[in-house]
Amino acid sequence: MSDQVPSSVDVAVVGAGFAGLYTLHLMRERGLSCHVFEAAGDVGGTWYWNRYPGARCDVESVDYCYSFSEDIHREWAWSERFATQPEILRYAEFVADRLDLRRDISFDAQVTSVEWDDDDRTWALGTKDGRGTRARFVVAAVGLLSASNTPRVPGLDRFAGEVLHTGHWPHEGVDFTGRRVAVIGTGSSGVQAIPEIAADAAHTTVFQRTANYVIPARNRPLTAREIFHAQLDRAFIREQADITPAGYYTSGTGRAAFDDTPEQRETELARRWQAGGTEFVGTYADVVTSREANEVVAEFVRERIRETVHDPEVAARLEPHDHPIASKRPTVGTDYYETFNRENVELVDVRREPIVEITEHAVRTDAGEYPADTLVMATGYDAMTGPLTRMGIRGRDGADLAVEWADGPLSYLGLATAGFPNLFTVTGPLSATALTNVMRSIEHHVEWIADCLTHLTRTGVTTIEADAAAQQQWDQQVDAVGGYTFHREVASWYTGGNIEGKARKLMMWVGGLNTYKQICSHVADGGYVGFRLD
Ligand code: N01
Repeated sequence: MSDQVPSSVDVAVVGAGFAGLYTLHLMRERGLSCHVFEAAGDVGGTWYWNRYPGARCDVESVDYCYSFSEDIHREWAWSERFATQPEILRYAEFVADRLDLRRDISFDAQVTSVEWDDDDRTWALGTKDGRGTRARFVVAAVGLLSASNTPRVPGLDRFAGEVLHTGHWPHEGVDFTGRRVAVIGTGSSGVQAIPEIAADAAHTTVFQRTANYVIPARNRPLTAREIFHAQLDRAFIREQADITPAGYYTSGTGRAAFDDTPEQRETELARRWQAGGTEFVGTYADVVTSREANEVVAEFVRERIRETVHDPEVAARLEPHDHPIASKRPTVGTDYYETFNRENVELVDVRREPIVEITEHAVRTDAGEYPADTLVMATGYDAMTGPLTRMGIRGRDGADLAVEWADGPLSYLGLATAGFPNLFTVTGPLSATALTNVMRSIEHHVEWIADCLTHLTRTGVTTIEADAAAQQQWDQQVDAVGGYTFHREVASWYTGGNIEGKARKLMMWVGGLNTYKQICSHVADGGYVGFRLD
């Protein structure tokens, strides 16, 4: 690790998760000086912080890894179909060691100011503890789900027990034995944590606001043959990032749901349910565009819930009816619905009985009081924009990014924002990110940015800035394509609807990573169309 921060660099990077690590590596390869600032004590980004019980990736491990290096690809072997958080963190550490990255990373360095100086065309970065540098370019590699959201529930500060957020889990772990635990939130984090907590705790009360469609993970160890094939597969993986909407191979039928007979649909869905994983929701190509098709898949899941959960009233509360399946990020779990058959687990529907306050020893709804020793907030993130607007970014004429984005993020290609020259975002809002294998999105963004900086350096250009008109056009394009799917209409972290008071806007390109990559290539090949180069 680096305690020495250079006074100036070509490129300053914020974040040492998978995006930041690859940015540092590629900048070095391109001959640019680079320094990374990371708020955590080590590399790994989201996988450094999310140590809650049951934390795993919902993309298969053989896909959820870098594809840029033949050596790294061959030297690493995943052990399970869906890797655990500790294994993914070990992988990030392995990459950092393998590429000798830590010497250019400052840890425990939370960036709190990023200010553009128009006179010498550089950014000044400062950290909470007074470190900083000047940089020609800044790459914000802060992740899309790193700014945690703890809802302001009255009385929360009065609670006598531990309050934990899944996104900031204690490194030493938590022993739930004998405790009464209240879990608020049933998104991906809650769905993974609840069965594990319930297995240890004396009593678990789950506070659910929106019932989710939970697909079984069917996790298992990988066979030696699978590991061997995965290690040979790098070219295939790279190719899939160019030709598939999700950026990786998925086994959808490619058919519309009503191309099949009811019997065929039942067989197909049952087979994929049995196979497990998010690919289940992609069984039919029209699942997020046709209400009828969606309802077929959604009802299949509801049937599985009724089949699994013994108490019909509890099953009814767990059945999602208020949003189409896959309009939010699909959740993948292990024994999630089964957990509600345990004697020591209780489900509270906070739409029917809203949480009124937290008292010293309980969560109180308008219908009763639920005693708790520990409170687990699985309440998600101020996604996409939060990590950027909390960083003190000020562009030309002191423009504050948080103010500029108050009505929703503005970005050209999700890579750069007008008024903020020489600042790039990896997996930024309005890019093709959330519906993809984020590792492929990261690799694409970082490679695009590296090519761009190489071009600028070679041609003597000192500033690049998104043009406001091009940015507006992109915004309209993102919105128009979003209109073909259900994602735009649902309150989720995709739209900002999960955060009280946050502007509602679909914050991602849903037209596929493959088309997005083509658009970005076209922009670059045309001499950075839609950017002002000076
Ligand atoms: O967050 P979420 P998450 N009162 O926003 C509820 C990735 N991820 O951390 O749905 C009561 O999905 C909220 O209710 P509602 C993945 O991309 C991946 O679980 O807004 N409840 C919801 O139930 C994922 O999508 C993995 O009505 C409140 C929950 O809290 C993303 O991260 C694992 C509330 C938040 O769910 C975020 O997942 C974990 C309130 N005031 C995360 N406020 C894997 O790879 C919020 N909620 C498997």
